[in-house]
Amino acid sequence: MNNLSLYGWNNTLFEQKQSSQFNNFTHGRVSVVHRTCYEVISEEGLFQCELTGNMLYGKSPEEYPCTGDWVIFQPIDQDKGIIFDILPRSKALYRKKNGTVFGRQAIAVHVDKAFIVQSLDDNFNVRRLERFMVQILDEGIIPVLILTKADLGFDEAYVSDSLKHLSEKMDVFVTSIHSPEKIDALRLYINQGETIVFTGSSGVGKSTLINALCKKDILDTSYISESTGKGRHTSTRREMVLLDHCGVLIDTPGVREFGITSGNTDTLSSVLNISDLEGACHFIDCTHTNEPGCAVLEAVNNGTLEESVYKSYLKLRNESWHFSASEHEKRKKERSFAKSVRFFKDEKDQLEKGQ
Ligand SMILES: Nc1nc2c(ncn2[C@@H]2O[C@H](COP(=O)(O)OP(=O)(O)OP(=O)(O)O)[C@@H](O)[C@H]2O)c(=O)[nH]1
Ligand SMILES: [Mg+2]
Ligand SMILES: [Zn+2]
Repeated sequence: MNNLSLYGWNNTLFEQKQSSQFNNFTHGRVSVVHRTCYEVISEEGLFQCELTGNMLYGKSPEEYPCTGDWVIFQPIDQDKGIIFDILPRSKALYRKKNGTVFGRQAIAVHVDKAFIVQSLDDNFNVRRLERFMVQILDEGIIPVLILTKADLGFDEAYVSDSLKHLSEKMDVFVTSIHSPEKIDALRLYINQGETIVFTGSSGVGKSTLINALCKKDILDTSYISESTGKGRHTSTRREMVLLDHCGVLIDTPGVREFGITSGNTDTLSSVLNISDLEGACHFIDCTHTNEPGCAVLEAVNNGTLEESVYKSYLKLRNESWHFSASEHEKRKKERSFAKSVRFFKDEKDQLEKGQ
């Protein structure tokens, strides 16, 4: 019998289940998503579940369960079941949907910490890190930077200098699978019942690190010669594993970045240390690009704000504005479509009354 509190089950989720019309069924957490089948961990063990017709056709694919979701299902066999409901999502990690400007798709949900994994050979990139941080903090998830492959050698001064504007906002771990004490320190950092998603480019060592933390070869990892160091997308699915007496780890396939999926730029300003400066600008709606009395531009000029950080801010802000403009456009289209449907319905009702 599984103890679901180790998987993050808590009172809030229990109360949410109580308010579902299907509250007398079993609940569990989605550990892996296959095409139409969901692996669900419940108190009674692992179940292979499918969605009810209502869920399949009544929801859009973005609303289908994803790794980390808590679902309500009815067992139909010893290890098979049908999912009737999904408990409300919180702390979801999103990525932009392929081929759209505004669509977004959850990668993992009910996440407490996100381990942003970058390898110290050639993957370390502070601009990419800032981007991940904004997206993660926007959802109320705690970002943690994990720098892997320290054994291959790296320029410590360069790394710590590049991180100086971010290090107060995030814990940083430098690891190597060849240094068990570093893996042990990271394991101690993970609390019981906590959910951690591992994210970063392919080949940086996410699955290797999860295996090392679990002290078992649970996940496939790639064979890469140390001379080339290039990854080839070894992991192809998001998969949840339980760390003994500890938290829940979610491995994800390599991704370079997610694309900004929030129209709110407050988190961005705070991550890049712009928030305090913004308050001191002469104009309340200052765009910090060419206005007189702009405290942000002044900080760039006198060197208190690094130009590279300022440029990164402008770039990410543009993306954020673009995302919210596209979302706005989409909503407008949906509203006008709903309005015309109502109009035709009213017309039809009038005609029928008149007959
Ligand atoms: N030298 C060294 N190699 C490592 C370390 N961690 C991982 N590797 C190697 O890096 C390669 C890629 O590791 P994976 O764990 O498969 O990488 P991944 O991030 O899961 O990649 P995807 O699944 O494609 O996203 C493997 O050959 C690992 O052995 C480390 O700390 N030091
Ligand atoms: Mg992997
Ligand atoms: Zn300004």
